[in-house]
Amino acid sequence: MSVVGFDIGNENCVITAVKHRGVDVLLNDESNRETPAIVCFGEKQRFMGAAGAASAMMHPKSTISQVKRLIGRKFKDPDVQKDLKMFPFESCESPEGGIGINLKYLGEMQTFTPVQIMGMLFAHLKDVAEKNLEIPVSDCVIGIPSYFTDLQRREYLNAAAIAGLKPLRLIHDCTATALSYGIYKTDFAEGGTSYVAFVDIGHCDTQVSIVSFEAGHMRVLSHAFDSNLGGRDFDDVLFGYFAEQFKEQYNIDVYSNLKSRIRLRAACEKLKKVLSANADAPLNIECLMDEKDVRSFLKREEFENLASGLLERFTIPCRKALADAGLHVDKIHSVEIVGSGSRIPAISRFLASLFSKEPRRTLNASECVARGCALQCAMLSPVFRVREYEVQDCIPFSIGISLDEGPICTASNANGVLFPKGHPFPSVKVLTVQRSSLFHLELFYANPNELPPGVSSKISCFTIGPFQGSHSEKARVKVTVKVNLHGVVTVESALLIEGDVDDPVMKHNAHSNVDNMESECNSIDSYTTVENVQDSTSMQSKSCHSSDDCVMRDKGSQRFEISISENIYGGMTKSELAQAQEKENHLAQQDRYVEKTKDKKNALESYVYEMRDKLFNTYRSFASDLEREGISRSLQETEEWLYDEGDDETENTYISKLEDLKKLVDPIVNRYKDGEARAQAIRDLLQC
Ligand code: ATP
Ligand code: K
Ligand code: MG
Repeated sequence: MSVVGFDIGNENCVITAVKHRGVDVLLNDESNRETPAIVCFGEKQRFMGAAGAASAMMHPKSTISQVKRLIGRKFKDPDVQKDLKMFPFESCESPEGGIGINLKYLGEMQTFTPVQIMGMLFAHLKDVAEKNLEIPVSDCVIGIPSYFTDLQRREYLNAAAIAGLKPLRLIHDCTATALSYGIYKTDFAEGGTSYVAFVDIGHCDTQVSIVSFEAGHMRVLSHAFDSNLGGRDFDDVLFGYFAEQFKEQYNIDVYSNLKSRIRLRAACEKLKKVLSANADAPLNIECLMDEKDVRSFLKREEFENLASGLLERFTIPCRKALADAGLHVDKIHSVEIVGSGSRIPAISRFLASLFSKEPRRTLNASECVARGCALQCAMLSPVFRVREYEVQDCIPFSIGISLDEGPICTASNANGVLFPKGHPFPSVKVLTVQRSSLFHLELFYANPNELPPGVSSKISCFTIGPFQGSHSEKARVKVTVKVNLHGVVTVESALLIEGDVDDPVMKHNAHSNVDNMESECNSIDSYTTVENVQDSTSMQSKSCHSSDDCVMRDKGSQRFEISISENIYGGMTKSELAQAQEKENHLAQQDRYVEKTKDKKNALESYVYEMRDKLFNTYRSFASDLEREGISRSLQETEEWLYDEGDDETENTYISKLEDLKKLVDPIVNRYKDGEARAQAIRDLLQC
């Protein structure tokens, strides 16, 4: 069984696997440790990862990168619009308000969703892993930004399902990083609790988490982020600067030409990287536009001035992470910076002044997320034994719940918050509701200020019922709401309780599933009862640490499972998912077919070259002049055909062409083999 981790970046993906008691980074087809997050649609087949990056310039309008940015987002979201303007492919609004990616493939315009494209990328990474490990890969752990909403998490799970992957967990990037840091670190053991700030600066975003470490245990205290601040924004500053300069100096407007734009952006990213190690760097692009070569130059200092506004912005998520963790900066034992976007020296300097301490780079900046994912996979996998190590993560956004009448509020839970931000998860809460017939529960983000800008606070709606209580009075319905290991929230079950009850709190704690829930999740903390929902809503909770505290005998009450139907706002239905899986199978089949055809064509081509050579050397004395001439002619004809009308033929055509040639050549090959065998026999005889 596979034990694999995936870090899916906006720019780079890293694949890891647990092997021989350690974590290995798996190499892609080009023997690189990082794989570009690119899906490119060529004429007849898709190119993904490294091959996608190589074909990107040939097919700019059908090359999709940074698709992670678009997962689970709305087309009209201003942030999304900004991204879409920058991307070379065309897009549209889907009927449900989501994003459609339009591109020409196999001779027709086709529309794909970000989930489908992400599914393709997952499938490619799975392929790479399978080639490496030589076993089927399915169980895995995948890193996600902590600021992913419920919908984005579900979309990731759908994309994984399209690719045939089974994520045991979607894990927050910084949590994975903290795990790969904490599990090997033993010097925490003596000193009690240590608080570490992890700052991950990627291509498009920045994430900051504060984590407390104790022997055998890590606990994430807070997640903060800027979903629009990463290496890309530094490229953008350079892009704007040079676009302006070239307008003046060369009278070219790169904004008006797609390929020039792409080339300048790539050159800016390269310049940025060179400036991380050098005090100045040139920027030269041949034939950028209107056949003009451009030449320029930038000092690191100038770059830092241009980017000073971006640097300032790192303050906000860092301060927020500290505040949410309830820690003063003095309490931070160390600051660990990761993500390749952090390689700009000015960023380290800025963070040093912000935290009043030099940031450290203990971990491999580009691999730590993926390594943490593989470790987590090993910990969750039944086939592996890993050192006992407890990972406790926390909920990034407060989740609220409401009934038909409105939020379920109590004195301690204004806004109807069921799972507050910072609450450990996985977590289960049980509500007891008095209803006489079908009702709805709505889950939502209770505090829109916590969310990335433009993101909807609606999550999902659950219809509970229909049901019929046997008594005329309202029946009690016990509803279990769960935030699972992926950070996805669902109404797990609804039970209709019939019979006498004296103490509703104790009674509902008698839930027969309590034992199961205990074993199912790491943190099961409180059971909540909502009574008299219609008149006054009250919410009581009782802490519960061991199942003994909770399980009570219940006398004379009966329970029935009530059906639940869920509506995930903006999510895929089961049949849409099945369709997407089928579509992916077709596309993958097409890719395989094209690859196989290429192989057959190559086989024919090399046969022509090989036989031409052998005919006049190895086989020379085994063929008559007439035979040689005839075969030679056929080989010549085949070669010409290959470069002409045979350039783009079916697999079977290449196969039958090869067979035709073999029919001519085989008799000569056989004569040669016979001759060889005879010669060998004579040699053997002579040796005796
Ligand atoms: P995300 O986390 O946003 O999904 P990602 O994980 O793909 O993206 P990383 O691979 O961590 O992102 O970082 C990519 C960014 O790092 C790019 O913007 C790239 O230009 C930048 N980068 C890489 N090397 C350097 C360098 N030497 N100096 C400055 N920036 C660099
Ligand atoms: K990455
Ligand atoms: Mg990243």
